[in-house]
Amino acid sequence: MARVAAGTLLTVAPTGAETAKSDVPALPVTIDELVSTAKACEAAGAAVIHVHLRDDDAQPTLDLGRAREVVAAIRETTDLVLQISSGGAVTDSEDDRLAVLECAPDGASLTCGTVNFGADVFMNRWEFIERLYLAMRERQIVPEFELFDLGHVTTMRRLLDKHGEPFGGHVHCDLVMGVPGGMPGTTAALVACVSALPEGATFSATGVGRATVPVMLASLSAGGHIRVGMEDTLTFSPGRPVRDNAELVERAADLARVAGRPPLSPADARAMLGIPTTSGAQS
Ligand code: KMH
Ligand code: ZN
Repeated sequence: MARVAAGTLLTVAPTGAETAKSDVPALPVTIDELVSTAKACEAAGAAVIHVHLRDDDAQPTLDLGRAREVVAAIRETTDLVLQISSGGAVTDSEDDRLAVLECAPDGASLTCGTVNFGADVFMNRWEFIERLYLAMRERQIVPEFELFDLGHVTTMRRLLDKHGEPFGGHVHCDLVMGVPGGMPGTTAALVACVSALPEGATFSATGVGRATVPVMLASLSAGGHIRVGMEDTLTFSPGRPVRDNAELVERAADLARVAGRPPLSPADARAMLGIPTTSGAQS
């Protein structure tokens, strides 16, 4: 069974790769917008930021120069654990998804299998998953295993069995629930995944769209952690668009306090995830 922590790790995923800035002006895409979002979300209780990059035209990018700028700017202004997305957009090449790891983040997402992604396919071949995993360990980056389906838990376990423990020595996963093509955002699906995790692992859960609140509640009740953000949902409640990422973090922090497991600080998050305090650009 997964390990239960005293506090709740709150991750914010503020941007993603799928939403157009022109459709959602509140989406943070510039470096300034990402920095002010990071500061507001840290103040609201987030400990980790999951970063997707946008270029000057607000299009998704994995440009390494942009990645380094964003990492430096967020590090300068917050203590957040900085997790770069190695998933990028469904159109990104494997080479670009590997190269972005050179930006010296604390952590990086690592999706453990291919999944239908609406009308698209988010491709994650076994050999590529292995390459990403080994590249992260070589660069002292702590992976967060992104699991969109029960079979992805099997693939993560296969990866750990074959290649050993990740950098930092701790396994932390994020159950991404409610993607059209992945597992549903239900308590039953969450429990099925959690039951299959390796001994000592911790998990967060992310509910996409209308699954956001039910998944938060299910995760808290199962001893898990929470990811929220405009990458995953653009509606705060039925018919009410999200104002900004901070209000999603505030609601998650409130629920975590109600559950008796208040938000972890970034320092506590580093200790839990096995991230050295001097990792990445801070060293
Ligand atoms: N944008 C999705 C295709 C990740 O960040 O690692 C992939 C994704 C997962 O968001
Ligand atoms: Zn992402």
